[in-house]
Amino acid sequence: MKTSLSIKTNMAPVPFASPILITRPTLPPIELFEAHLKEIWSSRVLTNQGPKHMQLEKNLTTMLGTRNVRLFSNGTLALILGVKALGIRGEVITTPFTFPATPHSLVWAGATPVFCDIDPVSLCIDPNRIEALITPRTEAILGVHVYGIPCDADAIQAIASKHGLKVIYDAAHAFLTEVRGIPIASFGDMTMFSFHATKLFHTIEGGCLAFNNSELGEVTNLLKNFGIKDGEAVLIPGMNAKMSEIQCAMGIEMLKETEVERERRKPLRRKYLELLSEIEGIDCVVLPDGISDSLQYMALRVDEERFGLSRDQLQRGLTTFNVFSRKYFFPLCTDYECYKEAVNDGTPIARRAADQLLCLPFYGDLEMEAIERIVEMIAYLGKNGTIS
Ligand code: T4K
Repeated sequence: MKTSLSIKTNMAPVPFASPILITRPTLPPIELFEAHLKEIWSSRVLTNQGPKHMQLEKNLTTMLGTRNVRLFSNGTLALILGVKALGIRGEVITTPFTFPATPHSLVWAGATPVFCDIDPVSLCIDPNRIEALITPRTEAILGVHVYGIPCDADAIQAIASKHGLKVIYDAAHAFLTEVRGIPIASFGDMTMFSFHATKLFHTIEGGCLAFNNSELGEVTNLLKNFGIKDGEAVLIPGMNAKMSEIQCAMGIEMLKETEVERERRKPLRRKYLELLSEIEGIDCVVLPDGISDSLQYMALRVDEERFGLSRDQLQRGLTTFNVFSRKYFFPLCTDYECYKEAVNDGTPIARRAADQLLCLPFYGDLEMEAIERIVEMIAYLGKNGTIS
């Protein structure tokens, strides 16, 4: 493995004194959150579409550049109920390179995942392979904007329009992503965002659906509230997937933090990219032109032949230095026991990605010096590591 002279590789790096985790959730100033708590204590409105819920939905509608936003208690329930709201019960072509929540949501909604291989660069579903998987039972395409990198939405829409399919996006990683200035929620019939604590914008737990077709507004409201309309009539078998006022209060304050946090991550990503580019066999995942992204993850690929260690060996090596990276996404969904029999097109590109991708610690509070040390550790392991 060759590295440039600026990275030291001959002396073993000193491990971090305390663990460096993949992320550290951002929080608003506690006084601002306390002010909301005082209001909640005084009003005793704790949940069921209270004033903070209405406020957050309104703020997010503007922020996401969409006509409608519906809040949910987490992203997974949002996705399940989004699939239900669109009336999808047949086959849905999706990616195996994702978090379990993506295909599981389809199954919970009564649909069947069909796994399609991914594009080697964007790591998102490859539109060129979708048509071969379409059958008379296919009803939709579910793309995932992996690490906030957008799917090829124009190509996917062209296929969907040709075959009369719905398009849903899992944008769990893509808050604030834009494609040539167009907000990510503008694409497809519906987009799900996750507001889990580990996300750039969060409500501790939470999620939302964004959609432009206002006719879906009522059914999404019913689905997350037992199917109840106006207090008495129960129109459909909905469930309970509401976001509480305390989560909404966190969201209202976190919206003010999100741009700040994103700006703080920019120089950190530049530093990682600059230093990691010096290490043979480490290839950072980079954005295509014209995209502004969520800066959610710092992902890289490990090419074992060129680097000298496999991705798993590198991850174990980093752990010995107290650095905790994550294999987002491993294992591949098609390797889960529950999806082993599912239809798929072999997905060799996704398999390679699942074996090579690693996400490094990345959050606004991470110090520049910590990044330099982490990269030195990677370089050292590549040069000297014989970790099994
Ligand atoms: N679709 C996609 C593509 C997704 O990636 C996800 C979720 C979903 C759908 C579903 O959305 P939700 O239903 O979750 O809204 C984490 C998150 O739990 C999960 O939301 C996320 N994707 C996934 C990619 O990452 P884990 O199992 O890696 O999380 P965990 O608990 O190990 O946390 C990671 C690190 O963050 C830890 O090292 C410690 C730190 N951490 C975490 C939490 C929760 C903290 O410092 N404080 C905390 O409170 O799944």
